[in-house]
Amino acid sequence: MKREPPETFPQSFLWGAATSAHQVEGGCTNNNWFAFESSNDAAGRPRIAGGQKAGPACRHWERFREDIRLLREMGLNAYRFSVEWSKIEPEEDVFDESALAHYEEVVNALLEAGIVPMVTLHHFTNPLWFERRGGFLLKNSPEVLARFSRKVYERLADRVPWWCTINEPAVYAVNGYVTGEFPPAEHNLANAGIVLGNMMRAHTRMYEACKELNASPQIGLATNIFIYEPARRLHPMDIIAAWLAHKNLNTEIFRYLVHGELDFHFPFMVRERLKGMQPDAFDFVGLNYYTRFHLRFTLGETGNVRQVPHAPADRLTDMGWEIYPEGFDEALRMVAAWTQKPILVTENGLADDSDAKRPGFFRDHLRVLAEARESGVDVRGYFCWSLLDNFEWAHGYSKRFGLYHVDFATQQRTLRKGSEVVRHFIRSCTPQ
Ligand code: IFM
Repeated sequence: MKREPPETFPQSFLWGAATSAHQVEGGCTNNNWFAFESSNDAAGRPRIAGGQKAGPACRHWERFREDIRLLREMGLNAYRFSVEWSKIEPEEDVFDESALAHYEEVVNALLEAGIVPMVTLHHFTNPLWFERRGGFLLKNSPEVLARFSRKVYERLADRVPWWCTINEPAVYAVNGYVTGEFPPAEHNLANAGIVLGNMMRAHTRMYEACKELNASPQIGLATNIFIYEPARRLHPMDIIAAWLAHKNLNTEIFRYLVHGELDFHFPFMVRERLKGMQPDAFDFVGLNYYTRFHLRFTLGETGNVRQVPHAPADRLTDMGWEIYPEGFDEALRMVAAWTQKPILVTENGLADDSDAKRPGFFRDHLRVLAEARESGVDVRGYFCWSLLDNFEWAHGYSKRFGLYHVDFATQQRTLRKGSEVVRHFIRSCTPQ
């Protein structure tokens, strides 16, 4: 007999929403994205859609107390947010006490509201001093990240039980060094391999450095799983492209975490290997799941591989991403096949300004979540991306992922009708 939701989710299950500093805080004027937002590409076009800049964003730096009330209003009991490295360490090895005190205030306010904090240490942005020196191309970048992590962790670990070292290393490496959508906007697959390798090494150093200080909190990496398929089902080059993307951007992250080895390999182009790293340096897997991509190989085109839309318009979000809950199931099982350690879904959501697709999206993904747990997958939490509409990187403010609509002129937050599905689901499956 099918069990009812109340038995499926224990009281301790983390129901949360996620944000990242640069996307919501405002006033991030000392990092690589700030510089990127003011620059143009080789053809003279602004880097961000419509020439937008993150600027004041959602003013979450000042308005975090109000936003914590929104978490409660949504019936959530957890909040994943990131600390802005460039505010905490504005110059190399110089730490800003007031920035650390700010995040301490945020954590205290969350705890007072009965919300469990999860902190991400690195979410796409680098201080300018680090970026100018080469960022994650630097061999000693893991040590630099470990030093920064120690400072934050020292301050907050007694109150923050969940930590993500780095958010989506494969997305950072591909967007920054292959597609050029993120700073430093390179098109250099070899550098993408180096960056990915150094980010994974940084994860390990951050994990070790933090655990030495306090072993109690749970520390993991937030990794993104995209499902990759060939655009033309039987086309050998599309099949190879999809397989290579899956292997290098999904599988290798887990091989590194579990076995301490990485092999970023695109035959005849690039091979970057790591061996003998510390296996098992993680306490949980943070899974970000959004969509599947269909890849098409076209000889002579820049990059040769293109992602092509493969679903009818009513199955596409405003990002052009297919709504594909089956892939969420696949992703959860992929992680469970790699490790018995707990999984936290650290991001899942959609950009949907019309709000028409939001209810169906969440209903279907939450059903997959419940079924995966029922079948034994050890998922301990689920965080919606995002609490608020925010600065969606190269897309600027045009893509609205928020459970809450934000009017950026007035900073008014309004709960979207479509988000009620999440609130209702949580209420109906939480033991009273
Ligand atoms: O907005 C991003 C977030 O910063 C990282 N994960 C994917 C989200 C949607 O693109």
